[in-house]
Amino acid sequence: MKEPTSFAIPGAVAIAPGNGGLPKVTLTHRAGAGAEVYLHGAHVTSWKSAKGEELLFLSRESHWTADKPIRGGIPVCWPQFGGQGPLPQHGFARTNPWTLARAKKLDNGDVAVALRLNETDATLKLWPHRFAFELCVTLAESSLTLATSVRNAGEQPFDFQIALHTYFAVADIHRAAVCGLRGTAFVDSLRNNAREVEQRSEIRFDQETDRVYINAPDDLSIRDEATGRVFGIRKTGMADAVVWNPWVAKSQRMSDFGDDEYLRMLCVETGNMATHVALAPNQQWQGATVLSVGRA
Ligand code: TA6
Repeated sequence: MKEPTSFAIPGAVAIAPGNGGLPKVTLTHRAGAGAEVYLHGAHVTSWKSAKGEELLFLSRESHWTADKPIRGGIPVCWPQFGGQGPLPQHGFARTNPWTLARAKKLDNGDVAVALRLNETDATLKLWPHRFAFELCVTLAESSLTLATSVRNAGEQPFDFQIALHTYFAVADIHRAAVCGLRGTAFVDSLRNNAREVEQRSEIRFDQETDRVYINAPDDLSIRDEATGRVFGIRKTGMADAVVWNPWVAKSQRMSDFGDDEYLRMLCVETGNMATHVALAPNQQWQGATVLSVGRA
């Protein structure tokens, strides 16, 4: 296996120990944008605009150990979403070490790295399937693309759920809104999975919110009115979306999350969380999400 540092590209890709000594890949775009990805969980922990504004939330209380997920950024939830099965919460992809497979500076200045996860003795004990999971992160001047592909490398079919569990940074949750979900059926995780249809064109927040939107539109947005920033979220090949804010009580129950941090974060997640993706042997699935940032 190639040493991670052998993928370095001067001025574009650097690899060095990050928090907790965990290996971190830093991407730098010539226009000034930046991103950071830990090999632990293939976890994006930072995405900065060309002006240097941090666009993702990262908890000041996050763990930085190989056996726990990082709190914030973009956790990769796979092959299970939440507690919808026998695996650890949100599966095992986010608590395993991934390997760096490729790093590239494209002709247009964009910077891309690909990380890979395959089965290990530990994952086989949890989930008896061989697989090849690749996450490609591409940093452009005003967008960040996460492209995922999963191949069934075994002889038996399997199915999985997947979520890119993105924690967006907002200046004030009371002045943030999620747009694009009106008319979409959702399951409310806080009301015994009651199923309803979203009536609001703008979803605002004054309490814990935890909803899985089924077959959601591919184009969603977040308005961060306190800063005038607008996040675009465009998914392809991914059916569902989740909107989550823990609010007060749940924030206090989370040991790796500050009691007041719910005020400055908002999760809009993309993937297949209400449905499962079934793969026959050697079949491959692909899905991607493009995050973009602009001004209202
Ligand atoms: O995506 C929403 C959710 O499933 C919530 O129910 C909450 O549990 C959140 O994920 C965070 O989960 P975690 O295991 O990272 O604490």
